[in-house]
Amino acid sequence: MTDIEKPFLAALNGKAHKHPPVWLMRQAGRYLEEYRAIRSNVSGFLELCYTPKLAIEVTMQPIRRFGFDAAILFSDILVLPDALGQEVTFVQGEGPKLEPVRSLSDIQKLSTNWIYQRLEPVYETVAGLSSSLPKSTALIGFAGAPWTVATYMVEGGSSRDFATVKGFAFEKPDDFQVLIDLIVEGTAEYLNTQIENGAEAIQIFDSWAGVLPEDAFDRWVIAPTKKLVSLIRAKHPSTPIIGFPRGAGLRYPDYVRETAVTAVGLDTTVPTKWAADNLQNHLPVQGNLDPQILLAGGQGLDDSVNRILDNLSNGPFIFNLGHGIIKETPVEHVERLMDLVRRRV
Ligand code: 1CP
Repeated sequence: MTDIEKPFLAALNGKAHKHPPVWLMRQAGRYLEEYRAIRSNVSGFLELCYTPKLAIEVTMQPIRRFGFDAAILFSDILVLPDALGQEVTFVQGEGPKLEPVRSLSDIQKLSTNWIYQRLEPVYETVAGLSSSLPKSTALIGFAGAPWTVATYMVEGGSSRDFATVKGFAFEKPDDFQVLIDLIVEGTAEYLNTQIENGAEAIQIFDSWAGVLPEDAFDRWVIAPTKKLVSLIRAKHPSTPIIGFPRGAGLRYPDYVRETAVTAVGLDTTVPTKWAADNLQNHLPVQGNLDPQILLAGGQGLDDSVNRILDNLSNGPFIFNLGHGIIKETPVEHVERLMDLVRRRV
């Protein structure tokens, strides 16, 4: 099967299909017992990301179980701050903890010099996957978008209101720009090396794009993503890039036009008919079942999946969730979803 015949890559290339390709954000993870078994045998989450044999195995688990059209490299968006020299740990049950970066002098302690060496195990994982996936399954590499990665670096972890990172960006935009530029540079190197090791498409996760007002969205979401896309295209012009500006709302059209991403991920709130008329007429779209609907199952799941398929299957489309799968999701609901998307029921 040539690359373009892989259904996922064909959709990114603009081809519509009445049975669209499908994968799920966070498809490897805690909702799978086989993932939990491996996770309980490693001391920390980063150890799992940095051990190619294990990272390959957990990437393959959902492919074997459900036959998704794409596998996404098992890693995390926070390996980049780790590779830039920031201390990153994952506390079980509490999420990520980072030694916060809050001033120009904190930023100046970081560097892109260590990226290759630190992220070498991730590249090895990509190369291993590239040679072991089923022939019709595409391999997706990924990174966080500069703004989203910066929120974790400045806040020191997850946040409810993003007060610290917004304070930094609004009070000292020139210093914050130095941090964003460093992340753009490091992420471009990281993604280009993933592509050189076999990633066939790239997704840029901007999970917190939706928290910024207009001017800040232009400066901290659109501009750095545009720069990142251009740095990838300069080296790998034919690798498709999916942008996922979660929560971008009315700014979705500006985001796709300005950043020139190949395809765009729709979050759960984007109305699919609107997306067909305003986005899919320009580029392939991906999404956007609410993970909470997948968790609930039943008739509501059937109805929602069918509505998304009806509204988006006439153009280039990749079925997905509108955000990551929830860890309590029963695997039977994922099986039902696959039957619906593949029209086996
Ligand atoms: O102990 C564990 O098992 C930790 C749970 C876990 C997992 C399975 C984390 C911690 N990260 C991951 C893997 C992961 N993260 C993948 C793997 C590939 C796949 O999709 O199967 C991907 C693509 C991510 C991306 C990621 N990490 C994002 C962007 C997507 C999103 O969900 O918005 C973000 C924001 C993170 C940060 C992160 N990683 C983990 C946690 C608990 C968090 C914080 C989330 C938050 O702030 O709400």
